[in-house]
Amino acid sequence: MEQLNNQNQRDTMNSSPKLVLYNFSHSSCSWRVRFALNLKEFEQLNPLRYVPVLVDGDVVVSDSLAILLYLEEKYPQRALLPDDPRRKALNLQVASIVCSSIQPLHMLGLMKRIEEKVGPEEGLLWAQSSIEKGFFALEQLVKDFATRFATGEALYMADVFLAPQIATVVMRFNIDMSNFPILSRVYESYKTVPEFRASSPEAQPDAGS
Ligand SMILES: N[C@@H](CCC(=O)N[C@@H](CS)C(=O)NCC(=O)O)C(=O)O
Repeated sequence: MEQLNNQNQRDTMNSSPKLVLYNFSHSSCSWRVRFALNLKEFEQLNPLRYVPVLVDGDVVVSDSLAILLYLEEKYPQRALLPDDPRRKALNLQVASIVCSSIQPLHMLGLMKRIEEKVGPEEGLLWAQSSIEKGFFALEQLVKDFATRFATGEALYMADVFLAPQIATVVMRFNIDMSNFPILSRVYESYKTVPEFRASSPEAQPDAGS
């Protein structure tokens, strides 16, 4: 009973008065109110209701590319964009291709709709063909720059977008990576990077839940 009368304070994002919920963690009646509060809070953070959303004090940024650009400006140490304009543009191009021309075409909500309409097999073929089209373009784009990582010897924003994208499509969409030798090579490099391993799904507290 230690959490009886536990107060849950939430600052609503539009500076309306604080909501205070008197609740008990094991009470199912309190749980449904907490559940609704969380949904409403998330709706306020990102009306699109997609993750990720970053809250940094009173700054709320959603959409991974916008979040990374915000972090780059706010925390300039360990730059994720190189100074050289050509390499910088290349990094932004890779990031943009991943988050606007590859990932949205196989996001969960869309795949569910497609599979309902045409069945799981056609859905998988659709996802595979759009991923492969994007990956062929990425191979071409980085071929004169990639060494250990996608745009050279240092890890930059292109790698931050590529690494989870490659991992996801290998796991979820059975993509044959032998068609993409450069992306395969840099992916092997990502696996040796401690920060990549620490950010992987398996290393997160809610893994498996
Ligand atoms: N362009 C957004 C896309 C966000 C997005 O698609 N998020 C996915 C998870 S990776 C999501 O929330 N999907 C929910 C759905 O498909 O309904 C970004 O890069 O952050």
